[in-house]
Amino acid sequence: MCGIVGAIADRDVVPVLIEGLKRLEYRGYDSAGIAIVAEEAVRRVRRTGRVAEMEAAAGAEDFHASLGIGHTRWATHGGVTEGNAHPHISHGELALVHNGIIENHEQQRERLLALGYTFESQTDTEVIAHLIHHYQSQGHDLLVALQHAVKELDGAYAIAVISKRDPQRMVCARMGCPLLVGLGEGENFVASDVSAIVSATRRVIFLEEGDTAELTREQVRVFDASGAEIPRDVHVSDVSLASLELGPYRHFMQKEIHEQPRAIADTIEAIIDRNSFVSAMFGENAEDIFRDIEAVQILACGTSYYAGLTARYWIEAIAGLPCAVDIASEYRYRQVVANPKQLIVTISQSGETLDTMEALKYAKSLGQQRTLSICNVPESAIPRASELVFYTRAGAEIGVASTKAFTTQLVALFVLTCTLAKLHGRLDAEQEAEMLEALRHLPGSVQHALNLEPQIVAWSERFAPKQHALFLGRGVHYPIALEGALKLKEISYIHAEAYPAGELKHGPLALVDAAMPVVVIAPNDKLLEKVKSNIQEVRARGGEMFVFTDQDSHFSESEGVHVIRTPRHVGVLSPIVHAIPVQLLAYHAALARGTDVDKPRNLAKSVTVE
Ligand code: HGA
Repeated sequence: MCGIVGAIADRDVVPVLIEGLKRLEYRGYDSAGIAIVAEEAVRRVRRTGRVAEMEAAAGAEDFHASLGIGHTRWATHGGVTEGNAHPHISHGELALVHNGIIENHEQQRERLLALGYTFESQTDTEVIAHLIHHYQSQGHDLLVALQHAVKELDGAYAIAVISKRDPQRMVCARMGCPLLVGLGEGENFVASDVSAIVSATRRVIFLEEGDTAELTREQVRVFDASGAEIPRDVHVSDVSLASLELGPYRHFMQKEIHEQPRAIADTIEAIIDRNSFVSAMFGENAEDIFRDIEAVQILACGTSYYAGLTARYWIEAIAGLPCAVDIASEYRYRQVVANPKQLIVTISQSGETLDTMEALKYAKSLGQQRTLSICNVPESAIPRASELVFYTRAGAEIGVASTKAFTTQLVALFVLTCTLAKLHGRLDAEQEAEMLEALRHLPGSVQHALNLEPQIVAWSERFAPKQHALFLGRGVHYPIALEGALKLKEISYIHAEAYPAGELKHGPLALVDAAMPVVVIAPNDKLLEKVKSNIQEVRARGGEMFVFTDQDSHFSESEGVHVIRTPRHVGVLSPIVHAIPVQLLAYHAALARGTDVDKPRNLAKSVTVE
């Protein structure tokens, strides 16, 4: 969603801001802007649409400065207009960018109107700019004015502020939305995501909840929620520039689909090296916690939720523990019966998904203190709020539609399953060796699935003109059908629904006719014969079938039944391998329809608002 970048330096920071905003584009946005302090004036340029348009406008207006802030906006309050785009300016003196939502903006607006402030936008954000200006006008310096202002805000924010009254510094604050400070040589930066500043510096301080910070060229000072100066750890980010660039690919989604063998190999590296499922990989106290728990509760949204649904089949079958999976935005408002013996597992690629974070806080407030986060972004908010963590090593995922994050989450959940099974006496040495062997072969099997791409391209041409599609699966492959339907919806805008194949005749069969393609995930598992019967039900109604299966299933093509086979059945890890063809199908169908694959309409990468 929204992105922030800011810089104070001895050089022109405008190119730094523009490059940073371009690197934040993947998060999804509808407008962009920058503000600078130059020659004792605040200047700003904003545009709806792409950063490139705003860049052209900044170029035309000859923007150069050594202090500035930039923003990509994903509107929550107020329409997508230039007037609502950030930065917002108060009294021509102070410019501010904001990620998040100010819940008490209406009360603050009333109060500021009474103080004589006028509003130019419909955003919740503008109140923050005026509030800081109000405290500055009472004689406080910029930092103190910010610290006073944030005390009066309810809601979530990451904020960066510059002021012509104080041209030698930039201040920022964080509550509920990520913000970090980048440390350079004689220059410093602020960003909502390390990718925005990675070509300038890799040394970063992750601000904590309630922190404010002051940046000059030479120094960064961080203050906690009480206003006391506090040392925060400096981290060296290992985000690689290559992972942020397209290279030979046409889209990030395509690149990320093809990176999956590597991403999976990196995620399992430590396990393969140790040749054992070791609980220490989840954190120091993991063994005690894992031994003690009696059940698992998974909380996630979107694709991560489908990873959780897949894991339920594994956790119950292999580890023998009851497992519930909830959509985070539902769980957080449900009257949950707490079970302190439950392990709460949150799954979030970014580690900042607001609903998942709130569901975690809710679970903890109910006394459920055993928490594990599965996440792809180190030091992000959800892992930091969790007792245990397993980091997937997918590398930066830029495409809005998740691919490599999904398959590496599945790998992480499989490792969790085997670790729990071992500690609960359900996995003997021989079985452990089998599971490790299956994991070892997984990157190769995923590569084989990727090699099916030419056949899938041929299918996608038949798909592209369709308005609707059905996806079917059974057992552990049902969540892969759900994920396939979601991928297709997200990037091709073809309406797609997924059902457990056994549910077909309880309703959705009514939809089937020659215009409704039906995709079936049907590997050679114990439900194969059942799925074959379900396929006959569809064929009998004239539906065209597209079946993903494996060599061992002996499925044959026939009139209206198209079959693509992965090279062999990979047993328990089969859902991970079958995620690949449904990703490729969605990608190529979208390509054929000419949609914006990496930035699908209305969607954002990290969903940091409710
Ligand atoms: N509420 C602000 C910022 C929105 C945001 O953070 N989106 O991710 C606005 O609507 O401008």
